Amino acid sequence: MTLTRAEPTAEEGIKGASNFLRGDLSRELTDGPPKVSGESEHLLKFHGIYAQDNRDVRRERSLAGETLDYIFMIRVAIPGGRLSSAQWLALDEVGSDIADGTIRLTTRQAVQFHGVLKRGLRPLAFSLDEYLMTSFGACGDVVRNTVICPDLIMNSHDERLRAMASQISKTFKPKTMAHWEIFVNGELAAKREEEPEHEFYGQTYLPRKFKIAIAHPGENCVDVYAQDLGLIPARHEELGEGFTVVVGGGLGRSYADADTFARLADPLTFVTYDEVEGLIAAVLATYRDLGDRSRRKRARMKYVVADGGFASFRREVAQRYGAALREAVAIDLDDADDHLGWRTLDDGSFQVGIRVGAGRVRDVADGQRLRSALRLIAQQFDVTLLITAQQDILISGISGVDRDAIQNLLVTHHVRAIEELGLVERSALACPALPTCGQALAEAERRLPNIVEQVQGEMNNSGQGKRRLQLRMTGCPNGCARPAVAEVGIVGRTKTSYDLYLGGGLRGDRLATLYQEKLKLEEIPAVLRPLLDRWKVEGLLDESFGDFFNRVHVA
Ligand code: SRM
Ligand code: SF4
Repeated sequence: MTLTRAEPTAEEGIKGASNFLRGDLSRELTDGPPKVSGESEHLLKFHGIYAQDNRDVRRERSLAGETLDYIFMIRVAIPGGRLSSAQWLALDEVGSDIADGTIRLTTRQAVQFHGVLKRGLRPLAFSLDEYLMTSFGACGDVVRNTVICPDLIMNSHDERLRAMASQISKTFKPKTMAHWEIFVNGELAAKREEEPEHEFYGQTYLPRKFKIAIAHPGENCVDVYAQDLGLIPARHEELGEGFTVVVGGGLGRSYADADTFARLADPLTFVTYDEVEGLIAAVLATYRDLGDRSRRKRARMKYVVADGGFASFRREVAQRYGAALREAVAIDLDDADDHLGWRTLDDGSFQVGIRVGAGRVRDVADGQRLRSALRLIAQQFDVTLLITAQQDILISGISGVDRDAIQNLLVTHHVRAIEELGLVERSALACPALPTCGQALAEAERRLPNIVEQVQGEMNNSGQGKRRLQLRMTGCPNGCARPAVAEVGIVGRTKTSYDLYLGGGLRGDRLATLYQEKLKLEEIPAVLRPLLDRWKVEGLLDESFGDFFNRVHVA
């Protein structure tokens, strides 16, 4: 049978027939082979779990006629990236016992564990639950981990804003008890009376994932325009404090589907605190109804906005919201703050932001022992840990008496201070790519240190070693490290080649343009060299590389 565009995808059928995300998961997780069926793979995503295989040994195993090295990735949703010392210790323990020994901080302030075996999934979910954490809803066709600028959590004087990411996560988490039944409490959970699922999810949930971020009103560390829905604190002349809401962003593209593209979110309206959740629910309902459920690659909300036009989308939202939408209050976001280094918070306590490097928390033999340092800090001090949308970690709420001890711990574990970092390294991001990501076309995280060193070398040679240059690298055009809005975006094209995007920027309000295709990684520094030289000579005072590139339209 040929699939016509109007027919729902197989994934829609799986969701609809799953009895609210249960399917056959219970049985498949209990026994059978080290992998799960295709249907269960899809449902597992809603529970925060991805079926993967170790791609480093895929070929050799296939050639030898052996089964693949099946592993799972679990993503823990951490609203706003905020963790207590006890929660960090629980994650640390899980990382050693059940996963591959690393803790991977993500570009959405979540945590991932790689290399988990099927039999480890339930114990892992159980441990998370003990410390009030969950992987449920971290993936799947639902509202994903809500991202917020850490400064709003630690420094905001408005309690509502401090708690906003957690509140949004709680409100929009699916209501089904499936996760607790299958992974945590078994029969106990099954006996509980289940609440009906949210009306905006229904039986088939959303057409695809939905991402929300809350930006600082002054700077864009969360890449708010890359989100399905962004909230930016603003003040309305008559109504007072609230948010400008932006909608319709998303960065993923596919080489196989020419009509996929990256898009930045547009301002939709202004809402007060009391109106935020109602407005989000109306946007979700619009997306639920109008999103394309016949093509997964074109099912994101940005295509509803782009295809039907923004005015039409706005009308649809207003209709479901039940009131006319106000004009958005104008906003003006500055360059992203990386939140690194020592700072004093408004309450007089201290915070230190640590560069993690592609988000991978681990101990390096004869090098930085970040994992041990964080473990000791969490054991000895009552602090708040915050994961940033730049894959870094902040140790926050440090009392004056503890400051020196924490600094000493960092030094003795060779954790590098920001003064020791090159400025390319300081803001570079990379997605995990190989060997775990099933969609990777090329390397990313594993090659990042090398390309960063080379590009930093070019910057130093052109006499601009002390200037900021934002470089982001991904193993495919899905864009998990957001290269589509970076000053320098390196995007995997084939196993050995990359497309080079230039001219995004630190404000995150401009898409980068494709500069050259199918470059070998080692060719990229030389391609950048003449541009960096021109930037030095022709750039205006304090003009960033991205701004310069766009102003002169370097051909
Ligand atoms: Fe992503 C899929 C990793 C942020 C766009 N992403 C994946 C998967 C699950 C691969 C898969 O589907 O099999 C990757 C897991 C690899 C692995 O081995 O761990 C993956 N994405 C990541 C993370 C871990 C990258 C990182 O370096 O931190 C980020 C986890 C975020 C989180 O905690 O929830 C991550 N992904 C993003 C972002 C950035 C963001 O959200 O701010 C994007 C671009 C924004 C957007 O959504 O448009 C992004 N990921 C995608 C896409 C493209 C979706 C699309 O619109 O077509 C895919 C592919 C898919 O969903 O089928 C994808
Ligand atoms: Fe995988 Fe592509 Fe995302 Fe990298 S950008 S993690 S290769 S899906």
